[in-house]
Amino acid sequence: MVGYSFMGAVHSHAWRTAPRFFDLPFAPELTALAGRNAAGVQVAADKFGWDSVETDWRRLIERDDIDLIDICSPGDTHAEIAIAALEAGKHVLCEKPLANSVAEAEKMTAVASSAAERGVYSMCGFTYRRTPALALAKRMVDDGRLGELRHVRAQYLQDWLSDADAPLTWRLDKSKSGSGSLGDIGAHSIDAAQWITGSSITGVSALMETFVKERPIGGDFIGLGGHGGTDGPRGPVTVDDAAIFTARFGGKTSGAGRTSDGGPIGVFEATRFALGRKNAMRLELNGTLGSLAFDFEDMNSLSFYDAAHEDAGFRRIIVTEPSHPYVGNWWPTGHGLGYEHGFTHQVVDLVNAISAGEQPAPSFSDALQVQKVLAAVEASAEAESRWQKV
Ligand code: SOE
Repeated sequence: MVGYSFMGAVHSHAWRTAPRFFDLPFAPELTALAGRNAAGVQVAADKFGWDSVETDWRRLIERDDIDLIDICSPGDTHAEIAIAALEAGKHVLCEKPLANSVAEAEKMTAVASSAAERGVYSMCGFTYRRTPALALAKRMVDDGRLGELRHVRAQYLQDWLSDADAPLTWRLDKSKSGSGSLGDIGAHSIDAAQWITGSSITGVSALMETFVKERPIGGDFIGLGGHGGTDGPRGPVTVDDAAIFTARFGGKTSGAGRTSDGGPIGVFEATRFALGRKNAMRLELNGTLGSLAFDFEDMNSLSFYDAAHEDAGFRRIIVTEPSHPYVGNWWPTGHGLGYEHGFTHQVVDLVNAISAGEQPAPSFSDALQVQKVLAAVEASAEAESRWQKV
């Protein structure tokens, strides 16, 4: 694995936990953790249970006791590491967004496609697909329970940047992260919406805003944010604080419950300034037969409105039944799951796909489509919200 902070920690937990709760064809071994800071990477390796450390990710590529590389470092590193790993015959799990530009994502996708022909696979970490309630939503849409889809309403709301003195971190530096709220959290909404509807976004009109243009360099880091000094030096925020856009989806692609001619229309919002909303990754779908609504802050439930039973109103499905996706391997009914479980399910699906010799999903090609939407949103916002084809 490359990287050991937030994503490195949750991925480590997943690699360790997956074989204990699911029957896997291979037993993952946490062979080596890479990070540039020798002391920091050693502390992380001891804490998360990695057997060895490297201070240069290239060593992971050279080592023949490593079969898969999990990339949990910032976006500016993804393309180089993923391409080198795939060319060296190592499978890759890469955090999202896939890259910092469409050009990089295209190169990664081309290398990934030829590697897959040699049985070397790659996957992008759009983990929310593995949240049981969203996986159930996908199943219900595929089963035609919503009929033809009309509306997609997607929000990803956090508030950890609301404090204007929260310190500058790599997530606020475009050269490292590619974009701000748009790529860090909006990308999840885009992937989830395209996956559940089975339909790609074909065009967008967008607005982006950076509310706080400069932030303290250094300070007390807490979680993703924290508090910097008020009088010390400040540096520029080079990414968006918020992004909103409207979107059109393409028509029928596959599966039941699809739209026939024109696809649904969508409204998206991604922000880290929605005070009080901590990790509200929300998705609402309206179709001709019913509606579904999900909010990650209530992640063990899914609201379903079945128009055939109008006076029943929205029904809250508690997604803790053994018949619900992934749930049967965990706790008795009613004893819900948390944020980390999606990452564990991601490992399970990845290892099973590799063992079966099948392309895992989401592929780099799926992630490239998300990258194209991100680029179109930025282009539209720069052009005073002019409609931008994807
Ligand atoms: C990782 O998948 C990620 O997008 C983080 O980068 C965000 O900061 C987090 O809030 C949601 O998950």
